[in-house]
Amino acid sequence: MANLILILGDQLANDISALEGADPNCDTLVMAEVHEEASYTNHHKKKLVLLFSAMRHFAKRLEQDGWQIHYQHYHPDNQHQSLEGVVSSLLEDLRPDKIITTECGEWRLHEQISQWQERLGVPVEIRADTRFIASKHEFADWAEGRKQLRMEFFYREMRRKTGLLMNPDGKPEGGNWNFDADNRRKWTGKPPAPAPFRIEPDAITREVIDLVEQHFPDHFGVTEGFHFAVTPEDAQEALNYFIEFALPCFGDYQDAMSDTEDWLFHSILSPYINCGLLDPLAVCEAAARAWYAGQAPINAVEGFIRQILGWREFVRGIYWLHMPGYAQENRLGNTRALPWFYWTGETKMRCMHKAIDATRRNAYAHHIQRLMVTGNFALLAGITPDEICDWYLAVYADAYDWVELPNVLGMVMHADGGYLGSKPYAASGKYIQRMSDHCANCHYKVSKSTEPDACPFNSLYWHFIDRHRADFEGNPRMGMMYRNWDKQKPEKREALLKRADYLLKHIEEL
Ligand code: FAD
Ligand code: DLZ
Repeated sequence: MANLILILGDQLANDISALEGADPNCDTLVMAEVHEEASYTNHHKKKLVLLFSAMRHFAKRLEQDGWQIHYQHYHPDNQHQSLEGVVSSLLEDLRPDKIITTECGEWRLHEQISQWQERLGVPVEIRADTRFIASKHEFADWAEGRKQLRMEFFYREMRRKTGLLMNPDGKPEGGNWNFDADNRRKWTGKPPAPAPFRIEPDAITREVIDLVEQHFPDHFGVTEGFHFAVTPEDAQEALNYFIEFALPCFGDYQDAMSDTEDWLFHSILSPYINCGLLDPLAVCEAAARAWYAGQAPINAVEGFIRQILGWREFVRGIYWLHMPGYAQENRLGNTRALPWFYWTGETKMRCMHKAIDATRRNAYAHHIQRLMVTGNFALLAGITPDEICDWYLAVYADAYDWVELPNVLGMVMHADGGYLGSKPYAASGKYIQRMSDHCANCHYKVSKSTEPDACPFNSLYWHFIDRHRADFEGNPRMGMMYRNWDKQKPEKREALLKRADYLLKHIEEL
């Protein structure tokens, strides 16, 4: 038997299921940097550097371990610009018995690969991606028959399944499943946030940086200051660094935002977990060990594990349960185009400027910036889901359809009708003021709502509440908002709506 084994750019793990039972003496591995994958969205330049460099390092290691590997380096003149093109070109020479691959993480490519058997005339074996803690079937079984899917209940199942932070009596460690209420402190500069973990680019990475600069000059973002790990060993160092220096404060400041610090106490591990350099379960186990060793408090460790074991697995389950229809959802009927400042960061709204500028420089913004700043603005302004989804897919080093889409379309835009979240994460400028120091440095005044220098989030919030009365008035978690809105004087309501209408009309000038 001789097989052709395809390894995708986000499958860079030695134990990837496609390699199970493979034989270096007769099987051939194929990896390819191709234009079709590099250009289906305006990928951030740093994401391209990360993936191409990590792919090259992974292939080099496999070769050193004795594997035969066909590796296509990116060039715009390559004869084959798609994965299908590269794979089909190898079939004639190698005449493999079958093609083996691990299921890919997005519908678009999954659809293509699923048709290869018929199109290429060779058996294609697509194996489950065992890096996830819950299989697609397990999630579908859990979801079956439930009226509403709530992450919290799925997360508890995953805690039981893995035994993470569970005591011998089968009870959650620390006495609670969830310490979310202890994750909401504002950060005022103390304790100081650790500098982000940096790896200096080696010769391979430098070569890829030149390639990206030469062939993708118009893609979003910059390559300057590239410091991501591109090997499993360096990604492990990044994990160790996080556990030692940031995890102890992760819980307290999980929802905080800062005008001066891009990374705060976040792990910056999602780019590595998503492309295979780190294993999600091993990351959770490392965090749990820190709690048992007394190195980090329970609100930090539980909060961190919940993000990976809970949210990450949950959104992946929802994606595969509901694709391809999920991507078409637009239950709030949004029609507004994405403002251009999402690509430039040139806006007088300080929080938006800071989040977008960090995104442009780092291919990273932390969760609360994504959810409560750039996401919240898109929700309040009624941006079309496909435009805002494409922005999020392009601009982050960790972005793949399976994780980006449910987070943006579901969690942020509520475009799925509340399937993923029981209420929209809509908030006025007050929330941003409470959780950050942006407002003190902003052109707009967060204390004002209707004046020309009033914070746009304030009137846009009430505009959102007002225009979606039919969608949300009956939601028990939103009733209070409608009572507050109705209690305001009619002149005040009118002034707020007028100000918001003006802002929406002049959105590009904000
Ligand atoms: P930390 O804050 O340190 O969290 C630890 C880990 O938990 C992350 O590395 C990640 O693996 C996981 N995690 C946390 N929240 C989520 C979540 N909601 N969904 C899935 N995993 C989560 N995450 C991506 O990996 N790719 C995306 O394309 C992506 N797009 C997002 C878009 C929006 C609008 C929002 C609100 C969230 C998005 N997230 C995405 C989730 C989350 O914001 C990022 O995983 C996180 O910011 C990555 O930074 P970190 O590694 O420092 O995370
Ligand atoms: C995101 C990405 C990029 C930019 N380039 C490649 C590539 O050249 N070759 C490849 O195999 N994969 C790439 N990827 C990842 C895929 O586009 C796709 O997002 C994932 O494989 C989905 O699981």
